[in-house]
Amino acid sequence: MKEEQSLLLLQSSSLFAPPKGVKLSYGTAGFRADASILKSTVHRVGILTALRSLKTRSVVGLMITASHNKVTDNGVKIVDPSGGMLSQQWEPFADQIANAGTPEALLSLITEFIEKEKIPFDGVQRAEILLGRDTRPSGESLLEAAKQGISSIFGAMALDLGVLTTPQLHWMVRARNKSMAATEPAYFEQISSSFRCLVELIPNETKSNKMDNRVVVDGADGVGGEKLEVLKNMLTGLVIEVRNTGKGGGLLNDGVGADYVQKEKVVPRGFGSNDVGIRCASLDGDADRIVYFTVPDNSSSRIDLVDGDKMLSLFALFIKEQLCILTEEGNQNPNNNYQARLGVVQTAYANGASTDFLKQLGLEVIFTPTGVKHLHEKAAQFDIGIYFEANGHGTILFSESWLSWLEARNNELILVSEGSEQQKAALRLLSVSKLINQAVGDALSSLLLVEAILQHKGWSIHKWNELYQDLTSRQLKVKVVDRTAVTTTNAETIAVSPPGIQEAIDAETAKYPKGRCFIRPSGTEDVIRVYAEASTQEGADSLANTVAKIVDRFLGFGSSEQ
Ligand code: G16
Repeated sequence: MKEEQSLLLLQSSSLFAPPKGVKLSYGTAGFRADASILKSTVHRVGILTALRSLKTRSVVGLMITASHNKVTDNGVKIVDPSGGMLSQQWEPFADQIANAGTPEALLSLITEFIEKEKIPFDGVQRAEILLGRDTRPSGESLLEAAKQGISSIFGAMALDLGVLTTPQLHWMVRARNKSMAATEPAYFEQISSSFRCLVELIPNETKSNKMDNRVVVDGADGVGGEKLEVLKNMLTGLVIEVRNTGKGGGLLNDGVGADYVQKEKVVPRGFGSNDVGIRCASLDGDADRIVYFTVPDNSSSRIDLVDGDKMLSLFALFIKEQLCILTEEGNQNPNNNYQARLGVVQTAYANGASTDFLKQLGLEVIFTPTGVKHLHEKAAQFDIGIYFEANGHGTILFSESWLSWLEARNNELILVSEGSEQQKAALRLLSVSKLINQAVGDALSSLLLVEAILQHKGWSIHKWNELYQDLTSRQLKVKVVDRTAVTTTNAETIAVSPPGIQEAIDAETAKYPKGRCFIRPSGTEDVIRVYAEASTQEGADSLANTVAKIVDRFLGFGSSEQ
């Protein structure tokens, strides 16, 4: 590294001293912590992002968000050139530089890493980074720290795209590296036009079923509500009412949002007895997750949750149906019958009933640890890979090779039988691949796909919810002295440490019919999460409570909270 470059790094870093006595780690979704201690971390991630861009010779992204966390938290994560999460190989280095003490220690780590990774650092190659942030008040000053980190690498260019949903930034990084328009209007145009295409292809039989085309969406008082207000005006055949848009003074994620709705299973702020029976959905703080719900009656705040597993099941069902039409009998030419490998990916949080349903559909189901970076990797191994976490984070990936076959097949069908059922199925699948975000889970595109499929099938949310009956479950979180004391294996279903804890959990679980329970350290909050399933709600509650007490006994302060 040239001397002037070293000096620039030292100078810039000396303005951002790391917080004392805090150890940060690049968790499930980047670094997250109270916003007041994050400036040096974000500055350093700025440097790292520039190095990633140099290494990959591509455009990368940097997003400032803490998604579902409380408004006073914030976070930062890197978007790889593919539009996916930062390569996991680089995560240990992210940890090291975030925790380096002095500017000199930081410089020596960076120098070593540049050599080890053979990063082209000749001053000729230029780093290029797209920047986005959510609506948190701390976002602007943190973004400034990121820009200063980036500009401490000579020649690096940062393009500030302002307030975006996390999936919008991922989509734009991917688009940029494919030489496509990487702007917000291009994003809205792609998803709204593919939605319109799916609506135009709705069978006449269902079109005549006067289905309710209105959905009410909780925007979590975050960026998603704001963006949905723009998107909804570009749609036909769907009426979207957005509540908790962030404009009415409501606090981000406070009694609102997908995480709250899914974990607490109660109505979010702004919803209530006037909404009984209506189709409702809830986005999280940066709009990468979505869950649906209905208010069943006006006697309590309870909701009927339609979670990520149900979305996965709906999408799998629709895609399977379209694939069957596309390759139906009578179509003898093997070249016309490329059997797409369709697979689904879930985590331990998936409701047991959803996994049974998917297996009954004849689908291959794979399990990974929590965090879309794990699910995405597995889903990419299929021609069509659908992944969803129960919390509503997921998408559908289409392989390039299968999509090229599908494009070609659609063109052939247009020539020989335009408007046939087969050609419509091909066009529907092509539209799904354009509507659903190919880079990462995206609440806005998932919302539109759910709405298009419900209209296609003429289904109400109740009918959709009846695909299978969820096993009752309960989630709790427990504050502990050190959450890293819990390590897990087998897609997080077994706790390896502390010794003896899994045996205690197993002994408790065995007491409940259809009992299932696991614990894991959160990657985004300083807690241990407990998930329990049982044949009754009382059973699930009691199992979760007892296991929370076990966690507390092994690791805690002596109090568990819900
Ligand atoms: C992030 C990840 C999700 C993951 C969640 C788990 O969500 O993007 O894939 O399910 O963390 O959080 P934890 O490890 O705390 O249980 P988000 O929406 O906060 O970015």
